Amino acid sequence: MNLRKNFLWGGATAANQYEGGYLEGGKGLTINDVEMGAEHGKKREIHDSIQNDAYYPSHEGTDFYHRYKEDISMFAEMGFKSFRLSISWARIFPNGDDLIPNEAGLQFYDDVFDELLKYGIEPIVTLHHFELPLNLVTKYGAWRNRQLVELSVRYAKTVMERYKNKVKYWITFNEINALFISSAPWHMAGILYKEDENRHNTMLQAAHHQLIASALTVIEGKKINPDFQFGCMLLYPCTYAATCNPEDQITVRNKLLSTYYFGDVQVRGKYTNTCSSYIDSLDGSIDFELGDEAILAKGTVDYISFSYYFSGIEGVGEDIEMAEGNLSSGGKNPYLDMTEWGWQIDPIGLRNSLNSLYDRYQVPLFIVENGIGALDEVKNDGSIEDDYRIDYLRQHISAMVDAVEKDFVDLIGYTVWGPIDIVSAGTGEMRKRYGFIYVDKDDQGHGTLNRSKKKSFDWYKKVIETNGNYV
Ligand code: BGP
Repeated sequence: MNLRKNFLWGGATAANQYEGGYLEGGKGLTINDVEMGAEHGKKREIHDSIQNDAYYPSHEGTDFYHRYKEDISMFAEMGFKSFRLSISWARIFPNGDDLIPNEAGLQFYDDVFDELLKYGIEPIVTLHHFELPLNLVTKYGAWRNRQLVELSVRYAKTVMERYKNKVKYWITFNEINALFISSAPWHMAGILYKEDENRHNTMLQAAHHQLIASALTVIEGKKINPDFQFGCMLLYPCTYAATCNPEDQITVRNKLLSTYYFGDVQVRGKYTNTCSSYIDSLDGSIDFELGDEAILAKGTVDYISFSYYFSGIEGVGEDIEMAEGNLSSGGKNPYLDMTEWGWQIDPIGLRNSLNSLYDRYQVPLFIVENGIGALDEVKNDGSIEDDYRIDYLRQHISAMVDAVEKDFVDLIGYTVWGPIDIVSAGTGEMRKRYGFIYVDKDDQGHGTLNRSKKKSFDWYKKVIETNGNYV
């Protein structure tokens, strides 16, 4: 089997890392706008308001807000068939709980979608990408509060109605399972923990609210346009047993529980034994409302989208050294090399992940994030020879093609993370770059924001032209 004829090659971004224009067009403050820690090595911190004039990554991003036409024309030049972006909730409802949407915000995304469609590029829209209007954090306690279900569905209905003839592919929550994996859960649920609370239960309840919101979004969306295609989005933590000790295989299973938890509810429409096992391991509980089970059963997704960057190992031995990673990481694997940020490079892990997800769920898959964060050197003549990026992507794309051609996995598309340089989600850095397009901006926020092509630009163009044969 070959890749689909209309395979959705492209790139993926998120509003808070890319758009900038954080106070323009009537947008309200988001949780990301009050996060600090842009300088290399510093942990990101969150506050409930802007503290001082320190540099905030989301304020300017890499200025998609003003330069979307130029950027989209470069994506079109590479031959993109799709482009994944997120809508910033606070552009549409500045406080999250407003009764009337902000027309300027709606118009901005209308303009972006029109520009994409002009070039035949399919928009893939994430409704929630680690971002919340700040008011929902300070006034409601974010996703711990059931009221966010209703508010988020109002937001989703508003944009789905508005863009029903422009957008077909929707993703409800980016890396929804990161809520259980990350040591910084505020990214996903906007929660500032209180000292005396049962954090596990808060987290499980917040996840339940997101799962109900996702299901209701699917139900409402299908009423608006039955052709809409909805995806869940999982961070896939590809994991190997450290040794052939059977106990190690159990640690692998345990590691994946928190991922399959979400996949099971969103694809199978119910909390399964996997979920019960995870809840039990935390000695936790969830409050259900009457009707929740029916909502989850009805609002299942059409496809699974996922991110894949690296793999890790797990085992019971005490000598496992940890590798780095975004929100999830695992033990070091002696067979693998690492990126400059210590993420293990494992192309075959992508083939393994595709097989694991397809075997378990049997619904179409969509790789919506993959790529390498690297330090790029601009030569005197302005050129950037990013052969390491080409190597990484070549190997991953080739493993992906194997999964389709040899293993018969049904795959919708592949969008490289950060096709243009954007701010890193994990560290707030600019110098950690994923793009085919370089943006002149440094970690202190200086630079012209001018765009230029890296060597990988023409390479990816050829990959798309040949539907993956040029790898
Ligand atoms: C994922 C997020 C993205 C993205 C990516 C790379 O977890 O969905 O938003 O940024 O990781 O991570 P980083 O930017 O930290 O290199």
